[in-house]
Amino acid sequence: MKNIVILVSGRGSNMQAILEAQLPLKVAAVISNKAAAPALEIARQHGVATFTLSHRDYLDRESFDRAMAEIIDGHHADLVVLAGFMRILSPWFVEHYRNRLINIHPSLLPAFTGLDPHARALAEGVKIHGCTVHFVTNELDRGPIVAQAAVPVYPDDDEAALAARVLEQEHRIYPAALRWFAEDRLTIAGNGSVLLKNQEKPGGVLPVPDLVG
Ligand code: NHR
Ligand code: GAR
Repeated sequence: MKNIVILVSGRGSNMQAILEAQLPLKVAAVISNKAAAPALEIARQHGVATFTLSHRDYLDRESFDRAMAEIIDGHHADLVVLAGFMRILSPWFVEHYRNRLINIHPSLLPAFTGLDPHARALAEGVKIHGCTVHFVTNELDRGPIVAQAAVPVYPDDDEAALAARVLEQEHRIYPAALRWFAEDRLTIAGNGSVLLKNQEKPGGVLPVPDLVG
C-alpha cells in the first residue's frame, strides 16, 4: 500500500474526509506549521503520527521546507497531500516532490488563484464557483488539474455560505482523487493535462441545478 503524508495549517476537515474515506492508502504522518491547528487532534484521534514545525524557527522558506522533507521522506511518502496548508512552498520542495505533490484549492482554477478566492468570486459576481484538486508546480495554483466540482452562487450568498457549499464538494473530490492515485490510475500527459485510466464518467462533478428565473 502507498504512503501519504498530509500537510495542514488549520481546521483539517479535508484531512478528516481523507482519513475517513477508507482509502487503500496509509496516512503515515500529518505535519502542521501551526501548533494550534485543530487538525492535529483529529489526526491523533485517528492514530496518525503528528508533527509541528513552525516556519518562524527557520531562516528562510527553503530551510523550513527541508525540515519538513526530512520527516516526509522518513515516512517513505509516495505522495504529499496539501489540505488547507497555507505556506507557499519553495522551488526546492516542489522539485523534490515533482508529480508527488497535490493540493486542493477552493476555486475553479485557473480562476481565483491565491488567497481569499470566495470573497473574490463574490466580488466578481460569478454564477458558478467550485474547487479543484491539482498537482503542485512552481506556478501558484496552476499545476495539472486532477478533478473539479462546481457549485451555484446565489444572490444572497456571503463568504461563509459560499465557502460551506464549496467545502462539501471538496470533501467528495479530494478522497476521489486520492483513490485514483492509490489505484495508479493518474498520469500527467506531455501537455500537462492529467489522464485518468479506465475512466467511465467525466472527471468533474457538476451538481449545478438547472437555471430558474
Ligand atoms: N506552493 C507552491 N509552490 N505552489 C502552489 O501551488 C502551492 C504552494 C503552497 C500551498 C495552497 C494554496 C491554495 O490552494 C498551496 C499551493 C498559501 C498561499 C499564501 O499566499 C497561497 C496559496 C496557497 C496557500 N500563503 C502565504 C505565504 O506567504 C501565507 C498566508 C498565511 O499564512 O495565512 O506563504 O490556496
Ligand atoms: C479548504 O477550503 C481548502 O480548500 C482551503 O482552505 C480550507 C481548509 O479547510 N485551502 C486553501 O485555501 C489553500 N491555500 P480544512 O482545513 O478544513 O481542510
